[in-house]
Amino acid sequence: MIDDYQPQKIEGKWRKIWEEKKLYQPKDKVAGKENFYHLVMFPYTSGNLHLGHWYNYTGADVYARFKLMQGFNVLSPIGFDSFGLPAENAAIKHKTNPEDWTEKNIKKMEVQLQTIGTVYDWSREVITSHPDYYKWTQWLFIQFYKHGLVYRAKRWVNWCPSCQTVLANEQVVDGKCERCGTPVVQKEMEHWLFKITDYAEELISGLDDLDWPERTKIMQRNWIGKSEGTEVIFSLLNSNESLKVFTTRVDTIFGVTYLVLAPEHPLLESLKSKIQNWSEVEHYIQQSRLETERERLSQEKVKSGVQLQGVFGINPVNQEKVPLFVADYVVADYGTGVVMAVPAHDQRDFEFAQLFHLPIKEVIQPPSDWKGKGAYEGEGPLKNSSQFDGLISSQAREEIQKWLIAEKKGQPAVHYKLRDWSVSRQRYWGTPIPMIYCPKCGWQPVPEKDLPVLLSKINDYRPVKGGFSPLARSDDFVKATCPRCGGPAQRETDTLDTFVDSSWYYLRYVDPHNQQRIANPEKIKDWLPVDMYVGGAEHSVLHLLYARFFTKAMRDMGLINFSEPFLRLRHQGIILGPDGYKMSKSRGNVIDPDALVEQYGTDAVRSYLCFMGPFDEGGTWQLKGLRGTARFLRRVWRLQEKLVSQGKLPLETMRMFQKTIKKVSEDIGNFHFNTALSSLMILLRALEREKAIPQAAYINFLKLLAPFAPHLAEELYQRIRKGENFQSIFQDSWPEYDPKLIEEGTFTLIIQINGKVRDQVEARKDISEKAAKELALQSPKVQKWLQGQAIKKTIFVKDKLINFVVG
Ligand code: ANZ
Ligand code: ZN
Repeated sequence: MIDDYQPQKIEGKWRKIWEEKKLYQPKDKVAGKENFYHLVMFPYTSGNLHLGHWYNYTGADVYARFKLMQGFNVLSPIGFDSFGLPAENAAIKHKTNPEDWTEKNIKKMEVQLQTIGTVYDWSREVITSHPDYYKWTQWLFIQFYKHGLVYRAKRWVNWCPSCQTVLANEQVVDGKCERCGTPVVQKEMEHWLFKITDYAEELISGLDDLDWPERTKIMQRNWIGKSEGTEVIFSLLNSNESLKVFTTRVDTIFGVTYLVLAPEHPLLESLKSKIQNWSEVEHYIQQSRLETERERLSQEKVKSGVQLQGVFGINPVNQEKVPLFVADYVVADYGTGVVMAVPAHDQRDFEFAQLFHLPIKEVIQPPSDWKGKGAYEGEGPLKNSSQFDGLISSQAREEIQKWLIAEKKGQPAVHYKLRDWSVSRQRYWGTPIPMIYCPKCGWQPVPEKDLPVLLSKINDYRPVKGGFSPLARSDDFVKATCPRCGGPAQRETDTLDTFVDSSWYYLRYVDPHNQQRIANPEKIKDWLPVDMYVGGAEHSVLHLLYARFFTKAMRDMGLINFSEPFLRLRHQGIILGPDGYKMSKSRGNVIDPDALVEQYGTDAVRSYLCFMGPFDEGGTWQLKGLRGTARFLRRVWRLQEKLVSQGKLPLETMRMFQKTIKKVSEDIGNFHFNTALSSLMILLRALEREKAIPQAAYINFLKLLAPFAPHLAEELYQRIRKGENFQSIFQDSWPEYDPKLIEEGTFTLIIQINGKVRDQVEARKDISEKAAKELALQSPKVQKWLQGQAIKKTIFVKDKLINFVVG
């Protein structure tokens, strides 16, 4: 009699043993093994691991264990992204401090993460809010600064005039301050910026070689937003000034009926004396500052603007005189901040032209079946465009551009939507920016020997009036000496955007305890770049972009010798509540993994999560489903009753087994965990029909199941191996299949003697009776049963059986 399957009895036990044996702590080099760096996006220290985390980390772990059993030397580290606004908010609310809040959450989440039964190497845990980590974040900032990749400039921020503080986008709710409800305005403040735009082109081209989901690549490309077009110079009537516009549709230039400047455009100030309605214009410029960027760019927003009375531009292709406007639908920091408006072929221009009763001049012939209202934005043959009439748009762009170049009125241009990355945050709970301001010498980086610049302990975490970080309250923190002249100076009190912390953490894992350098170059070579990266799709566009930028910059600074951090990337889907909706407290459909684990065990929860759907699609949580997988595991357990130490499975079952090995291996490799598990379920049913299960076959079954249900597989594996020197199932090898047995061109020929099955052999399909007979007679078993008796008659069923009648 075998005992009952009680996951609670075995799961903790095996996790302890794995930990003691340091099973998941890879050495940097292992003879005969290839290194595999398998990374999951580290969690934010929210204080609770929800089912979505479980889903992500379980899928990733299945893959890691599979790689391990395939013989790779697998590094799978974990840590915490532990700086950020929620800690600060919680501290203000509960009158604690962000550090205590964060540390408490980390302790809780560590336990939760361990419950998943993952292969994480905890000896490499990295926590971004610990000084031994953020020292290197600061060090990197200084390297970037020294290499000209950091600069200081004014940037617009969300500002609450009543709280006198800067607001993060998520603190602006419906245009109002989340705390006091005052309408949020825009304010210009000095910031530190990373020059990510230097890498815009490479950030696009580098995507081509990556094994990433296509939609993620598209999102990255769109975010960077490369546009190829023409810059055209419009001179101003009666003035030496001129305006440069950027257009991707120079083929429409004969249809320009006005020009629009962004409210922030510097030329407005210099044209002040010529603009007859300056006070009206000035008022408009000030008004547009009160709006958040999001409001300004919103599609639904009604167009507004003011004409610059008395100023006109001249269209270089036909010398037409066109009016100038200032309008906030043109953004200052894209292209040249000026648009040549073609209302007949651009919808935004069209709406604006209608509002101001401006002429609409058609220069592209729409197709005869075009029934649209408003602007025809498509391409087509040109008209009303003098010598370019009849050319189609793409040719016209080339010809007109050539003409403009010859006239010195234009040039080809490429612009990117990507902006430099502002990293200054007026917050306490972040990495202090390691810069010092000296009234004599200006900004100076903190000398490397003085790193880390520690976050001072303070008591009041509310923002400081005037838009400063709470750190500005601490005199001890602020007071510094100038590293250059030794005079009195002031420390920067802003902290870094937490995206900076997570832009390089994958590097630190390879050498997390190094006090001398960011990481030993030898270890970097051993492990990086990351072979497989697993994490959510929703929030990762920026993270992935910033991490790629950091990698390229670090390469150019000679710190590393590769260009892309994550060679392969997989996203997990979303797990919906039992009612089919996104889980949320307000809906009351949140599933608590801790309670489920207590009742059903980790292995059942893991297996069910993997069974729910393709990894990147997720699915709807159903308790029924979890019970089903729990039952499946219990049946695997009960199969022990049928174990025999010797023997072979019947050929038909064996064939199915081989096919399952192939399928499970391929499916896990492709993150199709659900179909891998369902083929294991089918195989189990076949095994249950057998009277005896040879140990070797059972072990192979356990190996295939091990990535999903590691504790159960280890327990049963060790029961069979009992006594022998300890070797984990995860140190054993992944099963290989016999290609001959799964060839589609073969079948299992059943050999009977006098109607009784005596053997089965693999035979090629369509085999003739004569060839089948020869094959059958080669079988030792058949020879034994025949014992030289003459065959009286042969019955042959094509592709199925052969029966010898003797006696
Ligand atoms: C004339 C024109 C005619 C345009 C037409 C479009 C259609 P993408 O592809 O996004 O780069 N534009 C240029 N700078 C702008 C700014 N600072 N703010 C708002 N809009 C700006 O778009 C390029 C087009 O966006 C440019 O081509 C310009 O309008 C506008 F039938 O020029 B186009
Ligand atoms: Zn100085």
